[in-house]
Amino acid sequence: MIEVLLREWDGETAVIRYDRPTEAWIIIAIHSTRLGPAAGGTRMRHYPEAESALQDALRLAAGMTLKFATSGMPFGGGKAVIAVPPGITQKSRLALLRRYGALIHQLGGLYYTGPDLGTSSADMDIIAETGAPYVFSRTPATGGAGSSGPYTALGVFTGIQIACEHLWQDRALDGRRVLVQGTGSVGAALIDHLRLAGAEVLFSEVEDSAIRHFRDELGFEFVASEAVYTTECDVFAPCALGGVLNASTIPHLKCQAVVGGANNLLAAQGDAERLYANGILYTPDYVVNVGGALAVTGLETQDWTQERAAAEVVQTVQRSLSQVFDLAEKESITTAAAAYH
Ligand code: PPY
Repeated sequence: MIEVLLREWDGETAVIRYDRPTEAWIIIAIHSTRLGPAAGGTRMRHYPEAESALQDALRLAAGMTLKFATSGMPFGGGKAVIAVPPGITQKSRLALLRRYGALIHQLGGLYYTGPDLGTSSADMDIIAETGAPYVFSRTPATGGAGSSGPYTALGVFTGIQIACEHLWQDRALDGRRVLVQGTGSVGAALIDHLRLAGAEVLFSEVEDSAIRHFRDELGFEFVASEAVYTTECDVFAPCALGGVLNASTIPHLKCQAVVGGANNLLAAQGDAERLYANGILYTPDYVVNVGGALAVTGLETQDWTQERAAAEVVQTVQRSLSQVFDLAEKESITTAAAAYH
């Protein structure tokens, strides 16, 4: 129920439009503008019903507030979801993105967008035709910062190093078994960092062509979907779906730490305690996956060079994750509670 979702949400504003030509729902969730205009990516996919799209947008926007607070950048949290019918044609998709850009423009800077699952930098170029200047992560050809995935992956990689240092007093990843779930723009770049660092990389993926690429061409060990939550590893790095840490998966996990790139990894608040009780070190998602948002806003609003952006991502994740571990230990609270504080 829309009323219940909005009443129980602690955010500011939700903008909802039904796009009649495509029968898509456009939802822009503005969770907080306390630290600056709301910013966050646009997720585009099919949902079984509009209500689950709204729920996704509200939760993701709240995560962005925490992410930007962690980043130190003067932005608040927002997120957009475009719930499209299955099999939308490329032509109507582009027209939809242009109407969506016009809506962002009408909001006049209340919300800045960028890419998320289902949208790319090329899509940001299209949205910016009508939505500029409120669009991050356009392609470099049009003056944007390009994909945020590699910077997110760099931050997650740094998070894995810090987690290993915390657990084993050694941040070297030589021989550590790391299971990466999802080989999209974040997962693929993370796998590359891990390989270069000498880690033993396992991966899970649902798309056949990606499975063939990472298993048959690159030689990584493939873990089937049904075995992801029971496979023994040092670090589990979920870089695909949200909500994968829940009451049914956590009891089966055979990892020492979870360090992931996906947003909203915990299905419910109690899952942080569940991980803690199972002796699994959890690095809060928005602390370690801040890299994309931090780098892209730095590159596009602060004139950072790519080198500066990369250095800021590494330092920010190192500093905030160390603070989180210290506070959690000092106060005997979960890392999730420590990060929130
Ligand atoms: C995220 O980190 O989940 C994002 O939405 C990334 C982002 C945020 C703001 C601008 C561009 C990308």
